[in-house]
Amino acid sequence: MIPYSLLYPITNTKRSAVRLDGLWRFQFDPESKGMGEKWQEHGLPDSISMAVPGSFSEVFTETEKRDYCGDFWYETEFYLPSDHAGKKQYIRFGSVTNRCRVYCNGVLVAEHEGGFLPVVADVTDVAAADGPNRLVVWVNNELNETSMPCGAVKTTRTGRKINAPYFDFFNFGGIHRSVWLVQTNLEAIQDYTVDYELDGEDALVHYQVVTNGETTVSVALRDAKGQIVAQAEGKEGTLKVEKAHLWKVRNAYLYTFTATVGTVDEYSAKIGIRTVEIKDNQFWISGEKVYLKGFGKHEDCDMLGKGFNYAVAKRDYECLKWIHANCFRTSHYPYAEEWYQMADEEGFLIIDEVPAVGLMRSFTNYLAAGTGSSYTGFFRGDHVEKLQKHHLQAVEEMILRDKNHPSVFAWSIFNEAETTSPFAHDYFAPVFARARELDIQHRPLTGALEKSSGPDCCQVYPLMDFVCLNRYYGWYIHGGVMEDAEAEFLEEMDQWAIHYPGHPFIFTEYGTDTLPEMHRLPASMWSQEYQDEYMEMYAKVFDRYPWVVGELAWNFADFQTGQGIMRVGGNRKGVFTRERQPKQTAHLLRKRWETK
Ligand code: GCB
Repeated sequence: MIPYSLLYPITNTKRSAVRLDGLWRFQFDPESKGMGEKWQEHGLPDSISMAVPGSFSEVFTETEKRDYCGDFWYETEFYLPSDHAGKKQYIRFGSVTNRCRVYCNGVLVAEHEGGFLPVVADVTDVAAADGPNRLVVWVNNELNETSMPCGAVKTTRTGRKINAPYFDFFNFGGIHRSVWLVQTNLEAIQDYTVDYELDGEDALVHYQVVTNGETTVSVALRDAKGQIVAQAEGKEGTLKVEKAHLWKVRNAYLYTFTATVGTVDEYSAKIGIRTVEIKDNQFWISGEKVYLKGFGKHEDCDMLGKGFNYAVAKRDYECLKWIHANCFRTSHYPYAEEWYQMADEEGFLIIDEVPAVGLMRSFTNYLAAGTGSSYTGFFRGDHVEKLQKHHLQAVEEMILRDKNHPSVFAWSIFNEAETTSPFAHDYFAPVFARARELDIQHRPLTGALEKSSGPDCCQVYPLMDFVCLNRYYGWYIHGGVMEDAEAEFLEEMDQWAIHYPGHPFIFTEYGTDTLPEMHRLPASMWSQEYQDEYMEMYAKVFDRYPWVVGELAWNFADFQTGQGIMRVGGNRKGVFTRERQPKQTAHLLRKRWETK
């Protein structure tokens, strides 16, 4: 288990959280000399300024800087609050991509592998009362076959290192989410977990609160009007809520759960009482059958890269509501926590995905995945043990961070791994087992399968509670020849019906690259009309199979990728543009999803 708390920072009378976002100092370190020259102690010798949160690649105008691969550093200062004496202080990063070491006044206070989950540093013993305190962060964005996600580093003829991702999104690096200075008393709440049981019209909220002391814990649940509806004492227990308002899809109701530790700590968070079941090949949320409609998304936007921004997230939710979506997958990594808080409020469902993408040796992974043409022996070799260790760590951190969000109804353990490998089952079985063990809500587990992971050869789908398929018939396969695309698609579906009956299936990817300015009659690839024809064909196939219970189109919006002959300014499969304006097919999906 992770030795620290991943609780989202909040402020109340017992604890405080202050954002340290803004312009920080920044310096590339292509020769990795910073550590030897003790930049961590003395600060950055020749820095420029850089926005936090943000991705450095998206702001520079020079190729070398955009594509920079290697070590880079950030630096800022902070002061402790005036009432800091006898308290604990932490610095909490929402994420640092792809790995980091954090130094406070020259002392190493945290080290983290993986770029999409929080990094927490206890600075109590090293931060000075009279400040300023120097905070220096060493970051590295090199991909390898043990990192989550996977990739490689290449060297150009001039000796410049560049990342070669085994995945199809730009490997943005930097401090992508808010950085907080968190202060608590010595005795404090470390974690809480809730689980639900319905009892007629009433609900039982089972809870656990973890603290680092012995002071009695009391908990209270308030309804949306702020009225206390249930109370209990003890670190574990059950709250009975009479005539409970359930959290339902696109009809959310949130209660506030507050844990109090005597006079020393208090932590409040919104929770939603809901159940998740798979029954009769269907999803049931709070007892209601739900068909999933929506997208695979990315954290991606002009200028921001993967930097979190409330206005962008708000716009995305407005677009999701307009198109009558009810669900998205956090392809291909856990997103900033604010995404989940907003989904909780708006009643959206989330399939939360661990950053296990690129587990297949390919520089055009999307092509190999789309055509089913690959086998690279990925799950064999010396890297596998370390890769699995990082995978397990990411699963643990993701579940620890996101388990209490009502919006999270399923966990995705990977995207398009080489599951046809004879070694894939042994690799994945412990990862699925760990996820099952950690989630007391027993949410369903899945993984997204690429084309070659067919029903006759995929080694991993028997581990899944429902199956996610990424399919590109009509794009990578039989592009431009829709009747052949449809015929081959139907053949595959009939095989799934035979091989894995009794399990729900959803489509987590299907789409065509589409240029908003291109119209063609008759329809041809890349045009608005072709995207429409493709969507219509897929809808027809989905509607034939009652065990297909969801459609998450690829992608919500156009997004940045590496360069390539198949990427025109990035991946253009967005139903919305990168600026979040609808393409023609958005209107078609909107019409279908209004009544679906
Ligand atoms: C896939 C990948 C996704 C790509 C997509 C595409 O199979 O999962 O990351 O972006 O295909 O557009 O090719």
